[in-house]
Amino acid sequence: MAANIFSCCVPIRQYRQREQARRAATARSEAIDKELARTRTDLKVLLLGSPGSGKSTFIKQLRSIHGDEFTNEEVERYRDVIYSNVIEGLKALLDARSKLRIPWDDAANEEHAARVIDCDTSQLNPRTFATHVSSCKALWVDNGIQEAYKRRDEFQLESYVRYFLDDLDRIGNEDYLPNSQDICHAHQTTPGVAEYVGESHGLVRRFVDLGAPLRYKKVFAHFDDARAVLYFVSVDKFDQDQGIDGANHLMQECDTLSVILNSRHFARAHICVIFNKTDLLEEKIKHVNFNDFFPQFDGDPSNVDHVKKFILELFEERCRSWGRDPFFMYFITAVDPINMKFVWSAMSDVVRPASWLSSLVLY
Ligand SMILES: Nc1nc2c(ncn2[C@@H]2O[C@H](COP(=O)(O)OP(=O)(O)OP(=O)(O)O)[C@@H](O)[C@H]2O)c(=O)[nH]1
Ligand SMILES: [Mg+2]
Repeated sequence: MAANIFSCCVPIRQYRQREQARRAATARSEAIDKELARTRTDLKVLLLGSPGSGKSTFIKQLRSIHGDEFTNEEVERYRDVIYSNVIEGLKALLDARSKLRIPWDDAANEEHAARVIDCDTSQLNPRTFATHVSSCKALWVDNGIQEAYKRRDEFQLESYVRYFLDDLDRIGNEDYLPNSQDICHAHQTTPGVAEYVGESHGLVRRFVDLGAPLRYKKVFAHFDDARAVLYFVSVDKFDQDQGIDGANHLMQECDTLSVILNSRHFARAHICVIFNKTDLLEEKIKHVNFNDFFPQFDGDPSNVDHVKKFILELFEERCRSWGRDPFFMYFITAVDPINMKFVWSAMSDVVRPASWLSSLVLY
C-alpha cells in the first residue's frame, strides 16, 4: 500500500518540479526577449513639437495600442500629477477671475480660493488632496469661476481643466486611481528626452520624444539615423501670438518645420506633420472667428473641414517654397483612443523600415 502511494506521489512531485522549472525558464526567456527588445532598434522615430503639443499623449496611446499597460507605480504617479493639474487649473481660473474683474457668485468662496492658492502642488497625495476637494468643488460651481472658464480664450488655460473638474466626485475619492483616459488627459512637462520602445509584429520601434525642437536643435546630429520625424502642431492655438515679434502660433510652427525640413540630419527621414487637438479646434471655431487671424481665408470659419483644408494648404504652400514636402500631414485627436487606433494603422506604413514600404500589409 505504502509502495503504491509512494509510486503515485513521485511522478506528481516530479511533474510539479518540472512544471516549475519550465515556468521559470519561460519567464527567464521572456525577460531576455524584453531586454533584447529594449536594447534593439529596428527603426527610430523622433517626436518633435512645441511644449504641450501632445507628444507624450501620443506615446501613452501607443502603449495602449501595443498592450503595454501602465505599472502600479506609474498609475500612482499619474494620480498625483492629476491632483496637481486640478489645483493648477483652478489657480489659473482664480487668477483670471480676479484679473477680468468677474464678481463672485458666493463671496464666501474667497476663503476656498485662498486655500487653493496656498496649496503646494508638489506635495499632493490622496491624503493631502482630500483636504482640498470640498474647496475645489465649491469653486468650480461658482458662477464667477464658470464665467472665467467661458472666457478662457483670453488667458492661458490647459485643455484638461474641464475634463478633471467636471469629475471631482470620482477624482476626489480617496481610493481614486486614474484610468487610461485620465492618464491621457494629465499633463506633466517631459523633462528632457523621453523614450518608448514598442514591439509589434517582430519590429522594434524606438520613439524618442525630444521636447521643444529649437531648444534641442544642437542635438539633431545625434538622431540622423531616425527613420521618421513626427512634428506635432497644436491646431487649436491658431488664435495665439507667440515670441517677441508676436507672430501667429501657426505661422511660427511653419517656421520651425522649415528648420526640420532643411536639417541635413533629417535628409533621409520621412518628415510627418501631426496636426493635433482637432477636437479643441472644432470647439474653438464655434466662438472664435478664424477669419480674424487669417484674413485671406475665404471659407466658412465655423466649418472645421474648411478650416482644416486651409491650414493644410498653408503648410503645403510654405513647404513647397522650401523645396521639400513633408511625407504626410495628418489631423488627429491624441486623447481619443479610437481616433488614435485608426491613425496608427494608417501611419504604420511610414514607420516601417524602408524595405517594408512596398508591402501592402497594414497593422
Ligand atoms: N483635448 C485634447 N487634449 C489634448 C490632445 N492632445 C494632447 N492633449 C492634452 O494636452 C496636454 C499636453 O499634452 P502632452 O502630450 O503632455 O504634450 P507634450 O507635447 O508632451 O508636452 P511637453 O512634454 O510639455 O513638451 C495634456 O493635458 C493632454 O491631455 C488632444 O488631441 N485633445
Ligand atoms: Mg511631454
